[in-house]
Amino acid sequence: MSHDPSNSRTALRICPLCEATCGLVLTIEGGTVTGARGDREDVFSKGFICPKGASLGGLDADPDRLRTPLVRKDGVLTGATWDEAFDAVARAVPDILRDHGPDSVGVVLGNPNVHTVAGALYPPALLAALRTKSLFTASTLDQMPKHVSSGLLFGDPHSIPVPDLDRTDHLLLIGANPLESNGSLCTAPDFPGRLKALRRRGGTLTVVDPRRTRTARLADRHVAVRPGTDALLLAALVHVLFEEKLTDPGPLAPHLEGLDELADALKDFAPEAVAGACDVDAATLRTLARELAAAPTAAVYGRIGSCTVDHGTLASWLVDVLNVLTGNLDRPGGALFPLSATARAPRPAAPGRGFALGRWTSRVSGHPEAKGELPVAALAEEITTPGPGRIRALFVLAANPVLSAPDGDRLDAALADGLDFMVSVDPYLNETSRHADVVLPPPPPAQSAHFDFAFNTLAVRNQVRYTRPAVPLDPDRMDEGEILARLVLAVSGAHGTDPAAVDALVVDGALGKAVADPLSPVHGRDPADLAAALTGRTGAERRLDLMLRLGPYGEGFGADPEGLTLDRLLDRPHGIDLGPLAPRVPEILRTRSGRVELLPVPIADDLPRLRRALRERREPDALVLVGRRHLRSNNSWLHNIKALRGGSNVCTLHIHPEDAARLGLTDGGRATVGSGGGTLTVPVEVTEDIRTGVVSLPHGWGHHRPGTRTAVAAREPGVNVNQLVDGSRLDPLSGTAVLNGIPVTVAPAH
Ligand SMILES: Nc1nc2c(c(=O)[nH]1)N[C@H]1C(S)=C(S)[C@@H](COP(=O)(O)OP(=O)(O)OC[C@H]3O[C@@H](n4cnc5c(=O)[nH]c(N)nc54)[C@H](O)[C@@H]3O)O[C@H]1N2
Ligand SMILES: Nc1nc2c(c(=O)[nH]1)N[C@H]1C(S)=C(S)[C@@H](COP(=O)(O)OP(=O)(O)OC[C@H]3O[C@@H](n4cnc5c(=O)[nH]c(N)nc54)[C@H](O)[C@@H]3O)O[C@H]1N2
Ligand code: SF4
Ligand SMILES: [Mo]
Repeated sequence: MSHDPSNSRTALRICPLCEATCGLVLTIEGGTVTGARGDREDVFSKGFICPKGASLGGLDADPDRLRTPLVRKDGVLTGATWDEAFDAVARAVPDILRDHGPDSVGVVLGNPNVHTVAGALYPPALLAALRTKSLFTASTLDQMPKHVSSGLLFGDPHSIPVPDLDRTDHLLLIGANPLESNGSLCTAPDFPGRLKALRRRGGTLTVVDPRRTRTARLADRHVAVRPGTDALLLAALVHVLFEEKLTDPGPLAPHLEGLDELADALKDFAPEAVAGACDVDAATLRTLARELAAAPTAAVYGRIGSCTVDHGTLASWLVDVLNVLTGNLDRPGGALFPLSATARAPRPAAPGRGFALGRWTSRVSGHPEAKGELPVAALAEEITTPGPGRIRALFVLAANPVLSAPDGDRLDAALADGLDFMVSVDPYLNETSRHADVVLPPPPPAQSAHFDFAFNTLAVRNQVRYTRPAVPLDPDRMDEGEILARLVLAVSGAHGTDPAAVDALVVDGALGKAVADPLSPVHGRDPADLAAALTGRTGAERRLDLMLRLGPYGEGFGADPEGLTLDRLLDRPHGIDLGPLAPRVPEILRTRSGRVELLPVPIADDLPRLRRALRERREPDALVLVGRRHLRSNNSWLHNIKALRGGSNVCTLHIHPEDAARLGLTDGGRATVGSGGGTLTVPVEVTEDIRTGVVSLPHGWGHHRPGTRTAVAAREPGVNVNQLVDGSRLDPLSGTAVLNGIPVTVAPAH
């Protein structure tokens, strides 16, 4: 592309490609993004950028991105107008709802929904319109254990404590590799720099990971645990704290319930009892516990490697139990609850309704719901198993479960043969969307506004930023918020009416509640007056304005003239810093007791399973599989961006030299990897950066299927690691698929 500086301008855009939420400065020529750099004035990211953010232009302009809707005509997906696409939805879905009931229409929500304004604001309206309980999301491939443990401990599955990275003296990091992932459930632009700063100020970093990752290499201590055994390891640390009288919850003490019962429940998990299973010696476990207790401040933080495992909820629970027992929960330098600008304003502490699990179960296997969701691992059987309530129509919003969920081949076949109707909202024709009857492509990121509704509630510093579209919407494109609003109308018998009605309905509902609430600053006022005061160019902006005004920093429609509004935020394009995280207990607690419930019944009931894991015997040469992420990847959908391909971002099997020698595998050779779920053949990479007994494959690969339109990805498709799991192994409390610690056999491929 020729470069004409006179033609170029810059615009700000918060990066949507990972949870770090970096502020970017885009260079734009005409309507095209020609460059991206870190925004040095961004109040939070301060100029940080990674290779993915730097490639935003390539992603934005990817020629394989769909421009127009596709509608299946005579069996073939064909370019169509927006009207034709929504007409097709309105023709099909209301009939299925009427004839087969709400649960016959399923919804799958994928990861990018937490990275878009549309994904935050509109799926609730779609679910309300459908009234379906057939909801599946990427959370049951990811962080659902953390939601469940938070729900049980604190009474709200969204109240997730975040390590106070910038102030802690000691970080115990379990099953996370932020040097590649840039962090998760801990929004911190420049996570690597923050870890280096921790070391520079004399703090210590311990990493528990079966691989010697880039993060582990930065650590004072690396514990190469056996995969799937972190709950045992963490239970042993709790055991040591009690046994050696090192517990000291500090100011939290009056807000705790079940401390003695907790000590009793974990008495079988002495370091000496778990050492064999974890393959970590007892002395090391004792040291970890003592260091945690002795540190002036400390935070325990667990992520994917501690979640997508057999005891994911127990491990997630124990992470926060350790934070509580060492007095680090809710104190600066420990693990704190962020307070985002669009959260509900804090109110006086009071008991809540608590968190219920298993209010209903899945139809075929009887999996309990968690947070209103069923395990995505059960999606295929819900489509293929006959009977009332069978899923016949499916909405897939920003998800690619054929690659991201267990047994992609089975799901692929279910989507192909088992559905009467399927809608994908996706920019790509990929492994999943190729099965849709209607594909609705959102505009590229530069043409969308951005606000981090989700990640501001998980950020290591309270702050608020908003970026409007950097480039005007192309005339043939539709904003993703409007796409989803039109879907809501199409399924609810209001097809063809103004999509603004969806936003107006939400605003009216929220204002109606607020004026009736004696604790609200707008109590008793006229909702119509308040609605008229909202500013914003779009329905989504007006909703953002409403949330900001009624939020914890808001101007409350005049109650605090200095407070936050959308206009004030727009005046500060690099964002507004709202200060370091601050203690929020007891105000944040929503349990029935109004306290932190340290040993909730569902957790106590799951402990016998953990005790059984102490006795599991392993063959000396047994191998288990874990995943890994690469800095220049993002789950299944960035493999189509040329600038992010190549180098070490490849789909290879990592194996330790000793295991490779024993099995007759050589670096660069090929291996067959087998498990209960299936068999794959992959190139081998022999490396000391993984412990013996463990092999690793990245996920999101396997771009070989016909009928997709991702040419770059298809050139070196890799293999789908999730073909090795059949979906039958779940963390029972959260319904999360076990994706790490899978027993496999490995042999040279001929
Ligand atoms: N083996 C193994 N499997 C895993 C994991 C693992 O560690 N190991 N990780 C799991 C995790 S943590 C997650 S979150 C899941 C992710 O699971 P999914 O959400 O199913 O997978 P993604 O690859 O993130 O797919 C996102 C889809 O959204 C589309 N998309 C991108 N941008 C937009 C947008 O702006 N709007 C819309 N509407 N669509 C968009 C992409 O084209 C893609 O089709 O995968 C899980 N699967
Ligand atoms: N570059 C890049 N960034 C991403 C993504 C991406 O695909 N690529 N995906 C995004 C998403 S959706 C998410 S959820 C986050 C995830 O963010 P992270 O949780 O940091 O993800 P990973 O890099 O997969 O790190 C998980 C680590 O757990 C280790 N592990 C595996 N099994 C076990 C175990 O049993 N015990 C212990 N202790 N460790 C184990 C693995 O070796 C791996 O190093 O990353 C996000 N950011
Ligand atoms: S770290 Fe994440 S948010 Fe920041 S530039 Fe990279 S991909 Fe974007
Ligand atoms: Mo994720």
